[in-house]
Amino acid sequence: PIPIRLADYRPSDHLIDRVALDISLDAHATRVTATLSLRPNPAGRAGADLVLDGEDLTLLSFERDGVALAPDAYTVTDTALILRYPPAEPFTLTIRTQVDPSANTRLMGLYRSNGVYCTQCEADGFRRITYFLDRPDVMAVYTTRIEADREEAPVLLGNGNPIEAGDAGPGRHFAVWHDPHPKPAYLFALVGGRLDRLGGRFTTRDGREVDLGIFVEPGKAERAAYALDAVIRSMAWDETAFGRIYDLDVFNVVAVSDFNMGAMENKGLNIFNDRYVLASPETATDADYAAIEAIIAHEYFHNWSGNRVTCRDWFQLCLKEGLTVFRDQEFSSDMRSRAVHRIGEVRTLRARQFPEDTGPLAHPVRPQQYAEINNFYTATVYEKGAEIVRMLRTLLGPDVFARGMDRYFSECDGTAATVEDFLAAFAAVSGLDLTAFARWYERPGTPVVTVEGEHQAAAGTYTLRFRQDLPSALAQGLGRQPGQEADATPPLVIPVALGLVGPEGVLREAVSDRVHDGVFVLERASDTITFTGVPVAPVASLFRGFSAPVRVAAVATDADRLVLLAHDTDPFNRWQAAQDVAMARLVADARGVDRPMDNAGFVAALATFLDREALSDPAFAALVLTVPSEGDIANTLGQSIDPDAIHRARTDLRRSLGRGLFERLTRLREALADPAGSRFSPDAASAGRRALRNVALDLIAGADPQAGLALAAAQFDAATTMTDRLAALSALALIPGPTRESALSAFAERFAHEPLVLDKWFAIQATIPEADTLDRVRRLQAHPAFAMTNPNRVRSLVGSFSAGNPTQFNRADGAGYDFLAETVIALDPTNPQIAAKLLTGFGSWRMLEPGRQAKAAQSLAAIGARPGLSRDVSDIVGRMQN
Ligand code: B3K
Ligand code: ZN
Repeated sequence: PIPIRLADYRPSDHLIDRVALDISLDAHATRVTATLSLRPNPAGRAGADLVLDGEDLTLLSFERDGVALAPDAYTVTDTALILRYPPAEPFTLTIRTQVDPSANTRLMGLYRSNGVYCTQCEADGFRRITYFLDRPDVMAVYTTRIEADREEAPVLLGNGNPIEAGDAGPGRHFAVWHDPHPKPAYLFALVGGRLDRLGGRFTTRDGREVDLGIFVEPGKAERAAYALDAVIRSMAWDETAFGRIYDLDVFNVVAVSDFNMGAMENKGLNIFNDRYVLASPETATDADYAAIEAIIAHEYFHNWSGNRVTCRDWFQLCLKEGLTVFRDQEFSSDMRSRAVHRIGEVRTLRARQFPEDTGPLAHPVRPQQYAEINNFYTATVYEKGAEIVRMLRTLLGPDVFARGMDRYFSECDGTAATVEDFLAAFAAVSGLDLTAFARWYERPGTPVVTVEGEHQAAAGTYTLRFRQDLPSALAQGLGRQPGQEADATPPLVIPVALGLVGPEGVLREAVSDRVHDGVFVLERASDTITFTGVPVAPVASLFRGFSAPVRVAAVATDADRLVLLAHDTDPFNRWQAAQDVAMARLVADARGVDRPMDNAGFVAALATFLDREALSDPAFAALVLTVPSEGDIANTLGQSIDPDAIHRARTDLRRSLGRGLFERLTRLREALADPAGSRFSPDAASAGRRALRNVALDLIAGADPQAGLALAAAQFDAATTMTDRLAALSALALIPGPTRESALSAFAERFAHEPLVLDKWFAIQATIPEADTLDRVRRLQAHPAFAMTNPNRVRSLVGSFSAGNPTQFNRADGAGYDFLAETVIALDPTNPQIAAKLLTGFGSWRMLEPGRQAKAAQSLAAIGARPGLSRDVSDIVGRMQN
């Protein structure tokens, strides 16, 4: 495929100011009449042909200013409707097209999910509804009339406010929606179906009464209560935290069961994957509740960061996504424990973004080119994009940052903006030159910051020497995009939040004139700073709160790390210290050192920590006790990965920690038990207690599988929440035998009519680290509840296997790779977006040891050789093989 380049951006030659849509829903023959008010763009090329995008459309008629066009006045291709010699004055086009929503398996454009008509237009799905200038810098005011069978679709929803509704002939009815805010086509949406509504109200700070509705499958309205509550809290929070007020009389959220991603921020009509709306204590885990809260907030916050201010082009995707992730992270931090949430954010970043940034799919937060934009909704654009905004706040301080945000929103309101516009707002309020900082958007790869400390006892000073580098793989050109010479680029601006800690606690007397408000800014390739007031040899607490998305290379002993775990004031670095101690052991073990490291000191430190703090902050304690994942270990090793060795190392450490802490963990589980008759609450404190209880179960089972089996089986039977039941099942899943199998059957039977719960059942089985799991996964593909047409099912079975089962996906015989390749090839013709996403399961293949690398290369080559691959899959497979 020919890439599209940022450098080639040109404004559209034509603009569309108003759109009137008349959509008559029918399962197979939906008719769309689009009336477009067009005019030449003064910033475009005069007299240029009008090229409207269109895909999978049947053109029924085409008129200009009410007159049917002669067939030689226009051309229809597979991807466009081209009008030659368009007028130099404003004009109107009326385009009638027909689409088949039932045949739409790609789930882009208008489709049917469980009998509900719905749409997905980002990034380029609107062209599958009508011919249009389907690009985000063409913004129009939309009026949409939706007509449908009254029985089939009693609920008809559109963007904006409802203005009219009524009968439309025998058995038919209609509704008209008007959205006064100009928007790009990717924010268009409609829904028609038989849905139940959970309603609510919100009064904005400026006195607007907003009608809130969560629409779900009939009979499930009570499961939408948490989502509705999250909407209300999001609306209130955005007013106080960012001064952003809602701007319509209606805000609707619709849950559908077939959806390619998590949710979509269509103006006034968010459409969600139902897994991020529906929750009840019996069916949803604490993690599900937290995800619902975060994603509801995320989509709502897009109303300003995305909709009111949108992106000029898709290269600017991080402008809305990175910023909105930052905003939803701040919201969740305010709703929950900030420290615990920050640790979760960083775990996600390291699990998803770091490997991406190190592998063949590495790309800048603002890519310079793409072949298929839907492949760029990545952890780099979203999560690293959010880290850049966070660094900006760290550099400017919260007050200047807030003024910059206000300026950005007011200057860019109603426009399609760029990263430059965003940075200009902060430069204006701070007076700073942000040119060097902007390199974060352009540079792929995770920087490595090397730090060496030295104490000068006689002088009472301490020096820290910093150096920043790009990892060698990038310097060699991996992941480099044209125009980016990785090794020749100037340094990044890296905020290093830091402090010094002594054996008794933080050294408050230690000062350096290079450190302001606890932050040193590393702007050069290397730099040295000196603290005075340091009588004793300190331990440096670096990158507190994970102040920059870098890897830190610093020499530290166990003793240093345990000082931080015990005494640092920064909870993130306390957690990091425990992870580092664990990681040192895991890495040594996985590399096959002769003598295993002694764990006694680590166990003793964890015991002291638990005795002091487990009951006062169980959520934090659960994280401290969580052994780094196999993926973390692989990322730390970086090359020649043997997933079996990693799995053994992790199993060994779990066993050792479990044995060392056995009695304590048993007592903790009892101390944290819910008082009899207590009511479920999804709040962070209750969830934290459940989390610690279940981490304790995991370690107990790691130490003594028989004891673990008994505890887990009892918890499985007695559980009143999905969190506890699933944790028990996860523990059982690691212990082969009849107890596991009968628990799995009991679970399937109990939740036979709960697709979202069966997803968990598929996922647990797909991640069992045993040799016959691949056979099990293949058998499950034939299970009646499994469907290749449903993205959630595919993700839970196939995605969990490839992304969550390192030993079995990476089987030495290559059978895991063959399976993924087969699935990608089978799915590609019907849903290329999901096929391409699954294919990214190969993303880290170059890190593997040579034998597995060769097998993965074969599977990738087999995919690449298939004729007729979608653009989505061929783009990923091509980059993967580079
Ligand atoms: N903006 C959507 C993602 C659209 C993905 C298109 N392939 C959801 C979100 O980030 O809020
Ligand atoms: Zn988003």
